Amino acid sequence: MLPLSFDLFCRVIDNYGDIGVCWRLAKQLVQPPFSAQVRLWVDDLPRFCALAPGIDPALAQQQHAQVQVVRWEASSVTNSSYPEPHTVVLEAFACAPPAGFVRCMRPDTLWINLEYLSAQDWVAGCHGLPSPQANGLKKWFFFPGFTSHTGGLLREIGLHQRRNTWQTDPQARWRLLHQLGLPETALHALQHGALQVLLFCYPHAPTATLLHALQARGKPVVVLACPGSIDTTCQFLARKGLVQLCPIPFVAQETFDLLLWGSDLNCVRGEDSLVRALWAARPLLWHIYPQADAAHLDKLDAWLARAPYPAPVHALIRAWNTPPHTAFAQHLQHCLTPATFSHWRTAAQQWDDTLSQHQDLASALVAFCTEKQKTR
Ligand code: TRH
Repeated sequence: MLPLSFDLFCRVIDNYGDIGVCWRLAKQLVQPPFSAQVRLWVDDLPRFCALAPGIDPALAQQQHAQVQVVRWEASSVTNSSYPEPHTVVLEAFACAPPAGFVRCMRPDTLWINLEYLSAQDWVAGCHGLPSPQANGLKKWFFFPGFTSHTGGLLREIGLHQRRNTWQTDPQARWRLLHQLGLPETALHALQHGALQVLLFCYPHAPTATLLHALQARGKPVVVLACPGSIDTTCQFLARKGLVQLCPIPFVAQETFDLLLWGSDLNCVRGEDSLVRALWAARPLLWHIYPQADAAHLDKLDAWLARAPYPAPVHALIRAWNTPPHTAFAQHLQHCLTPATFSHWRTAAQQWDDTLSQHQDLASALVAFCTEKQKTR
């Protein structure tokens, strides 16, 4: 049996989720216990570079964090010059590897489509199913998910231990906040117990309502706003009062994870930051990626059905995602009362604990590929 090695194809549709997931997976596969060779094909290196600043967007090929990174351009490689495919070809989110590359695949090449994350029940039924292709190969569906009947969630080996160490080191958080260049007033407020809120959401989120509701809470709050999450109205709203709004730059992915570990409330979006906020084991507000015909609301409900959060938090997250967001402010007031917030925090810790009992995605993927290799 050939050792597992991977060609991982990533097409950046929009935003950062596609490359965010692929980069985490690639980095994990090259590390022990897998120690696999990984060639990551990415069609948008400038976007990649935002979350992995060591990437040089000008290079057609480069080695970074032990991963071979190839700029995927329709014109960059002619059919005849495609490298020999690795034993596993992973296409992220049905991004379709180039036809010339597919022609180079051997009958024993394992071809896998890594799907988007969803908590919906049908996922378990589709995970691991084959789809026969025109060239005689089978493409296998690999679905991430929240149960042991799916491919699981990305979680690096030792992640929880690193997080616990970081969260219990009193200096770690302050070093990070200093590095971010937060104003002295914000640092001072945080040192005196202000609530730290990380805000990473789509522009249509009711952020002005969020700021009003935080203001009405009557206690200091520092909001770390990721690029694109706030508009000028918000900046105006937060100019006076107990809420300090601090726009922060786009940071490297490892730093982003630390921000989640260090915040009291994480407002996250898409899929990758949702998973990372779950691993922060802190209260989170999920702004789901919007889809046509409001299909995302079914996804949201399926996820909420698994979430052990108190009932007011379910109502809050639904209101955050459902225009006209009328009840959002009221739900937030309720969820931030000491009793409910403490219940929310305990539930977040419990869910982190339960989810981390499942096999992680990279391990599940390697086990799946090993099994398929044996049975062919
Ligand atoms: O950027 P996103 O909105 O990505 C989305 C979703 O994944 C969506 O499902 C998908 O269909 C669409 O893209 C195409 O949100 P997400 O998934 O959380 O990805 C953000 C990534 O960016 C994540 O890996 C964290 C990273 N990040 C940083 O590294 N630094 C930062 O400063 C910030 C704000 C994010």
